[in-house]
Amino acid sequence: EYGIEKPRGYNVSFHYNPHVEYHHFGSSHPMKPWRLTLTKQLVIAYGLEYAMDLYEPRPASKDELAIFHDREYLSFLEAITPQNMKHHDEGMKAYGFGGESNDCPVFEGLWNYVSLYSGASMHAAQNLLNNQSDIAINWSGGLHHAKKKEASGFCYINDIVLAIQHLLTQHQRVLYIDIDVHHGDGVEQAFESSDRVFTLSYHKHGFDRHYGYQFFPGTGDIHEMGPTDPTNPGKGHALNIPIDDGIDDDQYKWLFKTITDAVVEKYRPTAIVLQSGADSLGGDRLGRFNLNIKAHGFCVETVKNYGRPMLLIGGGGYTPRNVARTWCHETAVCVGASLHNDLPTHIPYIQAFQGEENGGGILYPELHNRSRHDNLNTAKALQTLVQRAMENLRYLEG
Ligand code: TV1
Ligand code: CA
Ligand code: ZN
Repeated sequence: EYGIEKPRGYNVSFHYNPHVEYHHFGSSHPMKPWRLTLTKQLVIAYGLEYAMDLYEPRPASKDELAIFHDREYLSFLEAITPQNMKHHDEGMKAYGFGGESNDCPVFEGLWNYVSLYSGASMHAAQNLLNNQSDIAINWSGGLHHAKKKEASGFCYINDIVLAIQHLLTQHQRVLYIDIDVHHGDGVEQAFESSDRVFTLSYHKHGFDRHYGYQFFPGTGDIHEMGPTDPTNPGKGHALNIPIDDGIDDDQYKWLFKTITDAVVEKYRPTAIVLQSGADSLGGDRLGRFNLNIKAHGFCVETVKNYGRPMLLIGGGGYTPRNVARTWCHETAVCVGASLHNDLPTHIPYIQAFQGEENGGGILYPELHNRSRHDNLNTAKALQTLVQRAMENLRYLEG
């Protein structure tokens, strides 16, 4: 009874296998699969489950993952455990595990975890192909850094690439949009030689004052537009929007709408995949932007309104209570519901949302108050950025 007001006639499906929640990257690691538990609890508490078709997809098989990934890499991923990893130093290094940063740790149940989130993205894509859904959601996916045979930046299997490959069996042109604060390098690279996928990523780029080096992964400059060889069909089919610290709601909304509208108009995609990483929110543990939940959700709403089959997936997001708030809000945007700002009181883990420091028990707290990043984006710099983006899009003509 909480807030379903005006169904707009979109068929929405929710693809989620709760077993992903029980996996842990390690206590100090910022990636917390537990944020998915919180998300699901909010979605249920607001009654949104009744406005969608719910699926509990099976884990993807090794053969399914091999459609993109290298078989030897997969065998390694399947076999490696915290117990045997000390005997696999070479494989660990070669495939991007462990290392100094320990971005991609080996943990208990790793293979199960990657199969679960990948299975959910592939099942969601299948639902769009069957015309069973107009919008298919998988908040456990969106692991955009994984390469064909390398784990990178918390990502082991690239579920997005697998889902897009599946969509390409029936769609001529797929648009990939990425609003995670990090550059969607793995997806861009996987389709760099194809004109049937256009990749568009918005991200923080450049020297980082907090880290003392380039913000991860360091790629995604405005000049990076895919291959430069004029005979390569993928030329000009990537667009990167590098953004500086502290961008605010109005700036981001304007940037997103102006550029994405132009891409959709010129590329005319028949399906759209939106990676909705929540680390672009204000107050994110790893992020640098000052976005509020409704500005982030504006991107989902904008893409929904293009009226193409849409796959909506998660990604980063390192302040779990705000990840849950955002993805619950965006689920509501998809089904056309507006939600009451007071959180339902019967939520398990309600204390995660209560108290001044946790957002005061409401759905839409101001996120940019504490730990606010100074806004280094001037109006002039953003105008130049949009102008360059439009110039880059000229490659799509003729
Ligand atoms: C273990 C324990 C790992 C604590 C990693 C933050 C940790 C980070 C940790 C961390 C951390 C990164 C780099 C450094 C490259 C490395 C899901 C030069 C407090 C999609 C991935 C970010 C983002 C990787 C993933 C990044 C996604 N930042 N604490 N690691 N080396 N890695 O900078 O796009 O959101 O931070
Ligand atoms: Ca991005
Ligand atoms: Zn990220």
